[in-house]
Amino acid sequence: MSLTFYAAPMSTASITEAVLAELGIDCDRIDLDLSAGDTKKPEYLKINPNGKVPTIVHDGTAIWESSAITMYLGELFGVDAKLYPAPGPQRGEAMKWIAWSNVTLAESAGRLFVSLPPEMQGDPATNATELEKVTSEQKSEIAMERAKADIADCFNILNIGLEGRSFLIGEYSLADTHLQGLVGWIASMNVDLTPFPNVTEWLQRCYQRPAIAKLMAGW
Ligand SMILES: N[C@@H](CCC(=O)N[C@@H](CS)C(=O)NCC(=O)O)C(=O)O
Repeated sequence: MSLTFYAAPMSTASITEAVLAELGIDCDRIDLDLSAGDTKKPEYLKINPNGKVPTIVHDGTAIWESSAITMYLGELFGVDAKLYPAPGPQRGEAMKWIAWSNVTLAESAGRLFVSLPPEMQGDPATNATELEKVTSEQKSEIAMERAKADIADCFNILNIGLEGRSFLIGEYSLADTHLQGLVGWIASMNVDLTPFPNVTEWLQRCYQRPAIAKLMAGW
């Protein structure tokens, strides 16, 4: 089997990096330089026409969108590893949280990110092309407050979802691996998690996973 992983440090690709680490999958990793426009080069656009990371190429087939990658790798390699449920209701629950991460939570998080002052946006190379297009409305105090309110609504949903559970679907799964990356990024944007104790405790449990702890130590 051949698996190539197109990545960039401290980007959405970190979610896929964590998924691959949990699964213990060996791959050829190619780091792209976002500031050099590597994701917009014709040869990369042939693999991922969105011009973004992550992408994986598995036995010749390109899969992009981190949520699709998590579910794809989960289906293929996660069931035997007890990190992804077999088809059925639990699989549905895992997919629900993975899709929600990228569609609902990431939408609010993206609005918060672009509203922040540059010194809080980390490496300016990450998301450089999106940041170029940001309007003054998107950068306003109002936009920031709206995004924070929407994130709080999402975290409330997550807090309720985690009530009485150690992890999203009971036992640890790649749904947790996926979502913890996004929640960690949101927390790094000075979003207070203390009103959501189940989320705070769950995040700490995720950070104690050996694969995640090892990755984070290297960042
Ligand atoms: N929805 C996509 C988002 C991917 C994304 O936004 N990637 C950013 C890095 S965090 C990127 O590659 N940006 C390239 C650029 O802006 O030039 C996913 O989940 O895979």
